Amino acid sequence: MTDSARKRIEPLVRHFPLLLAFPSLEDIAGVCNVRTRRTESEFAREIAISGMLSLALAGKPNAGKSTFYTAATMAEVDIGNYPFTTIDPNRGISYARTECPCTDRDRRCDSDNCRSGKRYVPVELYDVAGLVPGAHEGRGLGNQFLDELTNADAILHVVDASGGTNEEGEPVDVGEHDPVEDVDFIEREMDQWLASIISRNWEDIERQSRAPDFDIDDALAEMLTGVGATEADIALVLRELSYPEDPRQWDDGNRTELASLLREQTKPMITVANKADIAPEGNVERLREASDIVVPATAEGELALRRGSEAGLVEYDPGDEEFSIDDGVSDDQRAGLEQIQTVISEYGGTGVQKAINTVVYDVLDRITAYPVENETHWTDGQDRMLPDAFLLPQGSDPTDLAYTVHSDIGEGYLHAVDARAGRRISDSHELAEGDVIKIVSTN
Ligand SMILES: Nc1nc2c(ncn2[C@@H]2O[C@H](COP(=O)(O)OP(=O)(O)OP(=O)(O)O)[C@@H](O)[C@H]2O)c(=O)[nH]1
Ligand SMILES: [Mg+2]
Repeated sequence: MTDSARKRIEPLVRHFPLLLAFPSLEDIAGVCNVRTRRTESEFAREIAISGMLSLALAGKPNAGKSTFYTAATMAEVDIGNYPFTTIDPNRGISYARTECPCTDRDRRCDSDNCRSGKRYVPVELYDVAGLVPGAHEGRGLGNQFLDELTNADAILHVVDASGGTNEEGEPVDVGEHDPVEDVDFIEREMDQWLASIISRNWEDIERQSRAPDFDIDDALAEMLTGVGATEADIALVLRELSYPEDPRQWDDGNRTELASLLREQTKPMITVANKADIAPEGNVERLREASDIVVPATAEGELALRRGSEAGLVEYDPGDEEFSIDDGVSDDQRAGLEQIQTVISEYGGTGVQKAINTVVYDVLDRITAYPVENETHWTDGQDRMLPDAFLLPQGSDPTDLAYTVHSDIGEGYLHAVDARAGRRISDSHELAEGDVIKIVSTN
Protein backbone atom coordinates (compact mmCIF):
# COMPACT_ATOMS: atom_id res chain seq x y z
CA MET A 1 0.00 0.00 0.00
CA THR A 2 1.34 3.41 -0.93
CA ASP A 3 2.03 6.11 1.64
CA SER A 4 -0.56 8.34 0.09
CA ALA A 5 -3.21 5.61 0.17
CA ARG A 6 -2.38 4.98 3.81
CA LYS A 7 -2.64 8.69 4.68
CA ARG A 8 -5.93 8.86 2.88
CA ILE A 9 -7.57 6.25 5.03
CA GLU A 10 -5.84 7.11 8.33
CA PRO A 11 -8.73 9.16 9.71
CA LEU A 12 -11.20 6.52 8.58
CA VAL A 13 -9.25 3.80 10.31
CA ARG A 14 -8.99 5.93 13.44
CA HIS A 15 -12.76 6.29 13.61
CA PHE A 16 -13.59 2.87 12.18
CA PRO A 17 -10.81 0.66 13.53
CA LEU A 18 -12.45 -2.58 12.45
CA LEU A 19 -12.24 -1.57 8.82
CA LEU A 20 -8.74 -2.95 9.12
CA ALA A 21 -10.39 -6.34 8.87
CA PHE A 22 -11.49 -5.59 5.30
CA PRO A 23 -9.80 -7.85 2.75
CA SER A 24 -7.47 -5.09 1.61
CA LEU A 25 -6.91 -1.54 2.74
CA GLU A 26 -6.36 -0.63 -0.89
CA ASP A 27 -9.94 -1.71 -1.57
CA ILE A 28 -11.19 0.74 1.02
CA ALA A 29 -9.00 3.51 -0.35
CA GLY A 30 -10.42 2.61 -3.75
CA VAL A 31 -14.00 2.70 -2.50
CA CYS A 32 -13.32 6.05 -0.91
CA ASN A 33 -12.22 7.59 -4.14
CA VAL A 34 -14.46 6.11 -6.79
CA ARG A 35 -16.30 9.33 -7.43
CA THR A 36 -13.41 11.64 -6.87
CA ARG A 37 -11.02 11.40 -9.77
CA ARG A 38 -11.57 14.03 -12.37
CA THR A 39 -9.24 15.08 -15.11
CA GLU A 40 -7.79 18.58 -15.30
CA SER A 41 -9.83 19.22 -18.43
CA GLU A 42 -13.05 18.24 -16.67
CA PHE A 43 -12.23 20.73 -13.92
CA ALA A 44 -11.36 23.42 -16.40
CA ARG A 45 -14.63 22.84 -18.26
CA GLU A 46 -16.74 22.85 -15.11
CA ILE A 47 -15.13 26.06 -13.91
CA ALA A 48 -15.32 27.74 -17.32
CA ILE A 49 -19.00 26.87 -17.71
CA SER A 50 -20.17 28.44 -14.53
CA GLY A 51 -17.69 31.21 -13.81
CA MET A 52 -17.55 29.46 -10.49
CA LEU A 53 -16.73 31.12 -7.17
CA SER A 54 -13.26 30.36 -6.00
CA LEU A 55 -12.47 29.83 -2.30
CA ALA A 56 -9.00 29.31 -0.87
CA LEU A 57 -7.99 27.48 2.30
CA ALA A 58 -5.10 29.32 3.91
CA GLY A 59 -3.35 29.02 7.24
CA LYS A 60 -0.39 27.77 9.14
CA PRO A 61 1.11 24.40 8.26
CA ASN A 62 -0.60 21.47 9.98
CA ALA A 63 -3.82 23.35 10.78
CA GLY A 64 -5.86 20.82 8.79
CA LYS A 65 -6.29 22.57 5.42
CA SER A 66 -5.72 19.43 3.36
CA THR A 67 -8.01 17.43 5.63
CA PHE A 68 -10.72 20.07 5.14
CA TYR A 69 -10.02 20.11 1.40
CA THR A 70 -10.14 16.32 1.09
CA ALA A 71 -13.38 16.12 3.04
CA ALA A 72 -14.97 18.98 1.12
CA THR A 73 -13.94 17.73 -2.33
CA MET A 74 -13.39 14.04 -1.64
CA ALA A 75 -10.20 14.38 -3.65
CA GLU A 76 -6.95 12.62 -3.04
CA VAL A 77 -4.30 14.80 -1.38
CA ASP A 78 -1.55 14.22 1.14
CA ILE A 79 -2.43 14.69 4.80
CA GLY A 80 0.25 14.41 7.44
CA ASN A 81 1.08 15.49 10.94
CA TYR A 82 4.15 17.44 9.86
CA PRO A 83 4.52 20.93 8.43
CA PHE A 84 4.33 21.55 4.67
CA THR A 85 2.72 18.27 3.70
CA THR A 86 1.17 20.16 0.81
CA ILE A 87 3.62 21.78 -1.61
CA ASP A 88 1.51 22.39 -4.71
CA PRO A 89 -1.87 23.97 -4.41
CA ASN A 90 -4.65 21.49 -4.88
CA ARG A 91 -7.63 22.69 -6.75
CA GLY A 92 -10.98 20.94 -6.71
CA ILE A 93 -14.73 21.26 -6.67
CA SER A 94 -16.70 21.56 -3.47
CA TYR A 95 -20.29 22.58 -2.90
CA ALA A 96 -22.42 25.13 -1.12
CA ARG A 97 -25.56 23.53 0.27
CA THR A 98 -29.00 25.04 0.00
CA GLU A 99 -32.61 23.92 -0.09
CA CYS A 100 -33.56 22.86 -3.59
CA PRO A 101 -36.73 24.38 -5.08
CA CYS A 102 -37.85 20.83 -5.91
CA THR A 103 -38.93 20.56 -2.25
CA ASP A 104 -41.91 22.72 -3.25
CA ARG A 105 -42.97 20.17 -5.90
CA ASP A 106 -44.06 16.56 -5.94
CA ARG A 107 -41.16 15.52 -8.10
CA ARG A 108 -37.54 15.49 -6.84
CA CYS A 109 -34.60 16.31 -9.15
CA ASP A 110 -32.72 13.21 -10.18
CA SER A 111 -29.32 14.84 -10.31
CA ASP A 112 -26.15 14.12 -8.34
CA ASN A 113 -26.28 17.65 -7.01
CA CYS A 114 -29.66 17.23 -5.31
CA ARG A 115 -30.07 14.65 -2.57
CA SER A 116 -33.70 14.51 -1.45
CA GLY A 117 -34.03 18.25 -1.71
CA LYS A 118 -30.57 19.12 -0.35
CA ARG A 119 -29.01 21.01 -3.21
CA TYR A 120 -25.23 21.13 -3.67
CA VAL A 121 -24.04 24.01 -5.83
CA PRO A 122 -20.45 23.80 -7.11
CA VAL A 123 -17.71 26.18 -6.00
CA GLU A 124 -14.00 25.90 -6.60
CA LEU A 125 -11.79 25.16 -3.58
CA TYR A 126 -8.01 25.65 -3.36
CA ASP A 127 -5.81 23.97 -0.79
CA VAL A 128 -2.86 26.33 -0.47
CA ALA A 129 0.46 25.33 1.14
CA GLY A 130 0.99 26.34 4.77
CA LEU A 131 1.99 29.92 5.44
CA VAL A 132 4.22 30.99 8.32
CA PRO A 133 4.80 34.49 9.73
CA GLY A 134 7.27 36.20 7.39
CA ALA A 135 5.97 34.38 4.29
CA HIS A 136 5.78 37.68 2.41
CA GLU A 137 9.57 37.87 2.72
CA GLY A 138 9.94 34.32 1.48
CA ARG A 139 9.94 32.47 4.83
CA GLY A 140 8.65 28.89 4.90
CA LEU A 141 7.65 27.94 1.42
CA GLY A 142 7.79 31.58 0.43
CA ASN A 143 5.47 34.08 -1.08
CA GLN A 144 4.41 32.27 -4.24
CA PHE A 145 1.51 30.92 -2.20
CA LEU A 146 0.36 34.42 -1.34
CA ASP A 147 0.31 34.89 -5.09
CA GLU A 148 -2.09 31.97 -5.43
CA LEU A 149 -4.51 33.63 -3.04
CA THR A 150 -5.05 36.40 -5.59
CA ASN A 151 -7.20 33.95 -7.58
CA ALA A 152 -9.62 33.51 -4.71
CA ASP A 153 -12.91 35.33 -4.19
CA ALA A 154 -12.66 34.65 -0.45
CA ILE A 155 -10.36 32.95 2.03
CA LEU A 156 -11.15 30.37 4.69
CA HIS A 157 -8.44 30.79 7.28
CA VAL A 158 -8.00 27.39 8.91
CA VAL A 159 -6.72 27.78 12.48
CA ASP A 160 -5.73 24.88 14.74
CA ALA A 161 -8.09 25.63 17.62
CA SER A 162 -6.58 22.85 19.71
CA GLY A 163 -3.36 24.78 20.20
CA GLY A 164 -1.48 21.58 19.33
CA THR A 165 0.82 23.23 16.80
CA ASN A 166 3.15 26.18 17.33
CA GLU A 167 3.27 29.31 15.17
CA GLU A 168 5.43 27.49 12.63
CA GLY A 169 2.95 24.62 12.48
CA GLU A 170 5.17 22.17 14.35
CA PRO A 171 3.38 19.75 16.70
CA VAL A 172 3.39 20.69 20.40
CA ASP A 173 1.19 19.41 23.23
CA VAL A 174 -2.49 20.19 22.77
CA GLY A 175 -3.24 23.52 24.48
CA GLU A 176 0.39 24.65 24.53
CA HIS A 177 0.02 27.23 21.75
CA ASP A 178 -2.59 29.97 21.92
CA PRO A 179 -4.56 29.84 18.62
CA VAL A 180 -5.77 33.43 19.16
CA GLU A 181 -2.22 34.47 18.21
CA ASP A 182 -2.72 32.92 14.77
CA VAL A 183 -5.89 34.79 13.86
CA ASP A 184 -4.50 37.96 12.28
CA PHE A 185 -1.30 36.78 10.72
CA ILE A 186 -2.64 35.85 7.26
CA GLU A 187 -4.13 39.34 6.94
CA ARG A 188 -0.84 40.89 8.01
CA GLU A 189 1.15 38.76 5.56
CA MET A 190 -1.18 39.58 2.72
CA ASP A 191 -1.09 43.30 3.51
CA GLN A 192 2.69 43.34 3.57
CA TRP A 193 2.97 41.26 0.44
CA LEU A 194 0.53 43.53 -1.44
CA ALA A 195 2.35 46.61 -0.15
CA SER A 196 5.62 45.21 -1.46
CA ILE A 197 4.09 44.65 -4.91
CA ILE A 198 2.79 48.21 -4.91
CA SER A 199 6.20 49.57 -3.84
CA ARG A 200 7.94 47.55 -6.55
CA ASN A 201 5.70 49.14 -9.16
CA TRP A 202 6.01 52.64 -7.77
CA GLU A 203 8.98 53.73 -9.87
CA ASP A 204 7.00 52.87 -12.94
CA ILE A 205 4.07 54.99 -11.76
CA GLU A 206 6.41 57.89 -11.01
CA ARG A 207 7.82 57.58 -14.51
CA GLN A 208 4.31 57.60 -16.03
CA SER A 209 3.45 60.71 -14.02
CA ARG A 210 5.76 62.79 -16.23
CA ALA A 211 3.30 62.38 -19.11
CA PRO A 212 0.94 65.37 -19.47
CA ASP A 213 -2.24 63.24 -19.51
CA PHE A 214 -1.23 61.27 -16.40
CA ASP A 215 -4.08 60.25 -14.11
CA ILE A 216 -3.20 58.66 -10.78
CA ASP A 217 -6.47 56.69 -10.60
CA ASP A 218 -5.91 55.14 -14.03
CA ALA A 219 -2.32 54.26 -13.20
CA LEU A 220 -3.30 52.62 -9.90
CA ALA A 221 -6.17 50.76 -11.57
CA GLU A 222 -3.83 49.34 -14.19
CA MET A 223 -1.38 48.14 -11.56
CA LEU A 224 -3.98 46.71 -9.17
CA THR A 225 -5.92 44.69 -11.73
CA GLY A 226 -2.69 42.68 -11.90
CA VAL A 227 -3.28 41.50 -8.32
CA GLY A 228 -6.82 40.31 -8.89
CA ALA A 229 -8.83 43.50 -8.25
CA THR A 230 -11.71 44.44 -10.51
CA GLU A 231 -12.38 48.01 -11.62
CA ALA A 232 -15.30 48.15 -9.19
CA ASP A 233 -13.03 47.03 -6.31
CA ILE A 234 -10.47 49.65 -7.17
CA ALA A 235 -13.07 52.42 -7.41
CA LEU A 236 -14.40 51.50 -3.95
CA VAL A 237 -10.93 51.38 -2.42
CA LEU A 238 -9.87 54.72 -3.90
CA ARG A 239 -13.04 56.32 -2.57
CA GLU A 240 -12.04 55.30 0.98
CA LEU A 241 -8.45 56.45 0.67
CA SER A 242 -7.18 60.01 0.77
CA TYR A 243 -3.97 60.34 -1.19
CA PRO A 244 -1.81 62.86 -3.07
CA GLU A 245 -2.34 63.28 -6.82
CA ASP A 246 1.40 63.29 -7.37
CA PRO A 247 2.90 59.80 -6.91
CA ARG A 248 6.19 61.32 -5.75
CA GLN A 249 4.40 62.59 -2.66
CA TRP A 250 3.18 59.16 -1.61
CA ASP A 251 4.94 57.60 1.37
CA ASP A 252 5.02 54.02 2.68
CA GLY A 253 2.05 54.80 4.91
CA ASN A 254 -0.11 55.64 1.87
CA ARG A 255 0.96 52.45 0.13
CA THR A 256 0.35 50.25 3.18
CA GLU A 257 -3.10 51.76 3.64
CA LEU A 258 -3.90 51.12 -0.01
CA ALA A 259 -2.72 47.50 0.35
CA SER A 260 -4.79 46.93 3.43
CA LEU A 261 -7.99 48.43 1.98
CA LEU A 262 -7.51 46.46 -1.20
CA ARG A 263 -7.11 43.22 0.72
CA GLU A 264 -10.23 43.92 2.78
CA GLN A 265 -12.20 44.67 -0.37
CA THR A 266 -10.99 41.78 -2.51
CA LYS A 267 -10.24 39.01 -0.03
CA PRO A 268 -12.95 38.62 2.59
CA MET A 269 -11.92 36.05 5.14
CA ILE A 270 -13.51 33.84 7.77
CA THR A 271 -11.82 31.85 10.51
CA VAL A 272 -12.35 28.10 10.62
CA ALA A 273 -11.63 26.97 14.19
CA ASN A 274 -10.53 23.48 13.22
CA LYS A 275 -9.74 20.51 15.45
CA ALA A 276 -12.65 21.63 17.65
CA ASP A 277 -12.97 17.93 18.56
CA ILE A 278 -9.78 18.10 20.65
CA ALA A 279 -9.69 21.80 21.48
CA PRO A 280 -9.31 22.63 25.19
CA GLU A 281 -12.33 24.18 26.85
CA GLY A 282 -12.69 27.86 26.03
CA ASN A 283 -10.43 28.01 22.96
CA VAL A 284 -13.29 28.19 20.46
CA GLU A 285 -15.00 30.90 22.51
CA ARG A 286 -11.83 32.96 22.68
CA LEU A 287 -11.39 32.60 18.92
CA ARG A 288 -14.95 33.83 18.47
CA GLU A 289 -14.04 36.94 20.42
CA ALA A 290 -10.86 37.50 18.43
CA SER A 291 -12.29 37.27 14.93
CA ASP A 292 -15.44 38.57 13.20
CA ILE A 293 -16.71 35.33 11.69
CA VAL A 294 -15.67 32.04 13.25
CA VAL A 295 -16.93 28.59 12.30
CA PRO A 296 -15.85 25.79 14.66
CA ALA A 297 -15.02 22.63 12.72
CA THR A 298 -13.74 19.12 12.81
CA ALA A 299 -12.41 18.50 9.33
CA GLU A 300 -11.29 15.07 10.40
CA GLY A 301 -14.78 14.20 11.65
CA GLU A 302 -16.25 15.31 8.32
CA LEU A 303 -13.71 13.22 6.43
CA ALA A 304 -14.55 10.15 8.50
CA LEU A 305 -18.29 10.69 7.92
CA ARG A 306 -17.93 11.17 4.18
CA ARG A 307 -15.75 8.12 3.86
CA GLY A 308 -18.02 6.14 6.13
CA SER A 309 -20.94 7.18 3.96
CA GLU A 310 -19.08 6.15 0.78
CA ALA A 311 -18.39 2.79 2.40
CA GLY A 312 -22.11 2.43 3.28
CA LEU A 313 -21.52 2.48 7.04
CA VAL A 314 -23.34 5.69 7.87
CA GLU A 315 -26.12 7.71 6.36
CA TYR A 316 -24.90 11.24 6.15
CA ASP A 317 -25.11 14.10 3.69
CA PRO A 318 -22.59 16.94 3.97
CA GLY A 319 -23.98 19.65 6.22
CA ASP A 320 -26.33 17.34 8.14
CA GLU A 321 -26.48 17.93 11.87
CA GLU A 322 -26.90 14.24 12.57
CA PHE A 323 -26.34 10.91 10.91
CA SER A 324 -27.49 7.36 11.34
CA ILE A 325 -25.22 4.42 11.87
CA ASP A 326 -25.61 1.21 9.94
CA ASP A 327 -26.37 -1.97 11.94
CA GLY A 328 -23.22 -3.59 10.57
CA VAL A 329 -20.75 -1.42 12.50
CA SER A 330 -18.78 -2.77 15.42
CA ASP A 331 -18.88 -1.42 18.98
CA ASP A 332 -15.57 0.38 18.44
CA GLN A 333 -16.78 1.98 15.27
CA ARG A 334 -19.97 3.01 16.98
CA ALA A 335 -18.00 4.59 19.84
CA GLY A 336 -15.89 6.59 17.34
CA LEU A 337 -18.99 7.75 15.52
CA GLU A 338 -20.76 8.70 18.73
CA GLN A 339 -17.77 10.85 19.61
CA ILE A 340 -18.17 12.67 16.30
CA GLN A 341 -21.89 13.02 16.99
CA THR A 342 -21.14 14.74 20.31
CA VAL A 343 -18.97 17.31 18.56
CA ILE A 344 -21.44 17.96 15.77
CA SER A 345 -24.35 18.23 18.19
CA GLU A 346 -22.45 20.93 20.06
CA TYR A 347 -21.64 22.95 16.94
CA GLY A 348 -24.56 22.12 14.62
CA GLY A 349 -22.52 20.03 12.17
CA THR A 350 -18.87 19.27 11.51
CA GLY A 351 -18.41 22.87 10.37
CA VAL A 352 -17.00 22.02 6.94
CA GLN A 353 -20.24 22.64 5.07
CA LYS A 354 -21.13 25.51 7.38
CA ALA A 355 -17.81 27.24 6.63
CA ILE A 356 -18.38 27.04 2.87
CA ASN A 357 -22.00 28.16 3.20
CA THR A 358 -21.06 31.07 5.47
CA VAL A 359 -18.56 32.33 2.92
CA VAL A 360 -20.85 31.88 -0.08
CA TYR A 361 -24.16 33.10 1.31
CA ASP A 362 -23.21 35.45 4.17
CA VAL A 363 -19.83 36.90 3.25
CA LEU A 364 -20.01 36.91 -0.56
CA ASP A 365 -23.79 37.51 -0.42
CA ARG A 366 -24.73 35.06 -3.13
CA ILE A 367 -28.19 33.77 -4.01
CA THR A 368 -28.95 30.57 -5.90
CA ALA A 369 -30.93 30.90 -9.11
CA TYR A 370 -32.16 28.03 -11.28
CA PRO A 371 -32.61 28.62 -15.02
CA VAL A 372 -35.11 26.28 -16.72
CA GLU A 373 -36.47 25.94 -20.23
CA ASN A 374 -39.92 24.69 -19.26
CA GLU A 375 -41.57 26.97 -16.71
CA THR A 376 -44.37 24.51 -15.96
CA HIS A 377 -42.27 21.45 -15.22
CA TRP A 378 -39.07 23.28 -14.22
CA THR A 379 -37.05 21.20 -16.65
CA ASP A 380 -34.59 21.59 -19.50
CA GLY A 381 -35.07 20.26 -23.05
CA GLN A 382 -34.24 16.71 -21.90
CA ASP A 383 -36.86 16.71 -19.14
CA ARG A 384 -34.17 17.04 -16.46
CA MET A 385 -35.63 18.83 -13.49
CA LEU A 386 -33.73 21.94 -12.27
CA PRO A 387 -30.58 20.90 -14.11
CA ASP A 388 -28.46 23.94 -13.18
CA ALA A 389 -27.95 26.23 -10.24
CA PHE A 390 -25.96 29.45 -10.30
CA LEU A 391 -24.59 31.51 -7.45
CA LEU A 392 -25.25 35.14 -8.35
CA PRO A 393 -24.41 38.26 -6.36
CA GLN A 394 -27.32 39.63 -4.34
CA GLY A 395 -29.08 42.24 -6.46
CA SER A 396 -28.70 40.33 -9.76
CA ASP A 397 -31.52 40.59 -12.28
CA PRO A 398 -32.70 38.19 -15.04
CA THR A 399 -30.26 39.63 -17.58
CA ASP A 400 -27.37 38.87 -15.21
CA LEU A 401 -28.63 35.31 -14.95
CA ALA A 402 -28.89 35.10 -18.75
CA TYR A 403 -25.26 36.22 -19.17
CA THR A 404 -24.12 33.81 -16.48
CA VAL A 405 -25.79 30.90 -18.26
CA HIS A 406 -24.09 31.87 -21.52
CA SER A 407 -22.98 35.12 -23.14
CA ASP A 408 -25.06 34.23 -26.24
CA ILE A 409 -28.19 33.83 -24.12
CA GLY A 410 -27.42 37.17 -22.52
CA GLU A 411 -26.93 38.89 -25.85
CA GLY A 412 -30.18 37.49 -27.25
CA TYR A 413 -32.17 38.15 -24.03
CA LEU A 414 -35.82 39.06 -24.66
CA HIS A 415 -37.57 38.61 -21.33
CA ALA A 416 -37.84 36.33 -18.30
CA VAL A 417 -40.57 34.35 -16.56
CA ASP A 418 -40.71 33.59 -12.84
CA ALA A 419 -41.58 29.88 -12.99
CA ARG A 420 -42.86 29.76 -9.41
CA ALA A 421 -45.37 32.56 -9.95
CA GLY A 422 -45.90 31.66 -13.62
CA ARG A 423 -45.62 35.27 -14.77
CA ARG A 424 -43.32 37.53 -16.67
CA ILE A 425 -40.92 39.63 -14.63
CA SER A 426 -39.25 42.90 -15.55
CA ASP A 427 -35.63 43.03 -16.70
CA SER A 428 -34.66 44.87 -13.53
CA HIS A 429 -36.51 42.49 -11.17
CA GLU A 430 -34.18 41.58 -8.29
CA LEU A 431 -33.72 37.82 -8.12
CA ALA A 432 -34.05 36.04 -4.77
CA GLU A 433 -32.67 32.83 -3.28
CA GLY A 434 -34.32 29.80 -4.87
CA ASP A 435 -35.80 31.61 -7.87
CA VAL A 436 -36.64 29.36 -10.83
CA ILE A 437 -36.43 31.43 -13.98
CA LYS A 438 -37.14 30.81 -17.62
CA ILE A 439 -35.10 33.07 -19.88
CA VAL A 440 -36.53 33.78 -23.31
CA SER A 441 -33.72 34.61 -25.71
CA THR A 442 -33.26 34.77 -29.48
CA ASN A 443 -30.20 32.54 -29.09
N1 LIG B 1 -8.18 16.02 15.89
C1 LIG B 1 -8.18 16.55 14.66
N2 LIG B 1 -7.08 16.44 13.89
C2 LIG B 1 -7.14 16.99 12.64
C3 LIG B 1 -8.30 17.66 12.18
N3 LIG B 1 -8.05 18.11 10.91
C4 LIG B 1 -6.78 17.72 10.62
N4 LIG B 1 -6.22 17.04 11.65
C5 LIG B 1 -4.86 16.44 11.70
O1 LIG B 1 -3.91 17.51 11.62
C6 LIG B 1 -2.74 17.09 10.89
C7 LIG B 1 -2.44 18.06 9.75
O2 LIG B 1 -3.48 17.97 8.77
P1 LIG B 1 -3.29 18.47 7.27
O3 LIG B 1 -4.66 18.47 6.70
O4 LIG B 1 -2.23 17.75 6.54
O5 LIG B 1 -2.77 19.97 7.54
P2 LIG B 1 -2.37 21.13 6.50
O6 LIG B 1 -2.91 22.39 7.07
O7 LIG B 1 -2.81 20.76 5.14
O8 LIG B 1 -0.79 21.11 6.59
P3 LIG B 1 0.31 21.61 5.49
O9 LIG B 1 -0.01 20.96 4.20
O10 LIG B 1 1.55 21.14 6.12
O11 LIG B 1 0.20 23.10 5.45
C8 LIG B 1 -3.07 15.66 10.41
O12 LIG B 1 -2.48 14.75 11.32
C9 LIG B 1 -4.58 15.58 10.47
O13 LIG B 1 -5.06 14.25 10.67
C10 LIG B 1 -9.45 17.74 13.03
O14 LIG B 1 -10.51 18.29 12.73
N5 LIG B 1 -9.32 17.17 14.27
MG1 LIG C 1 -1.77 20.46 3.41
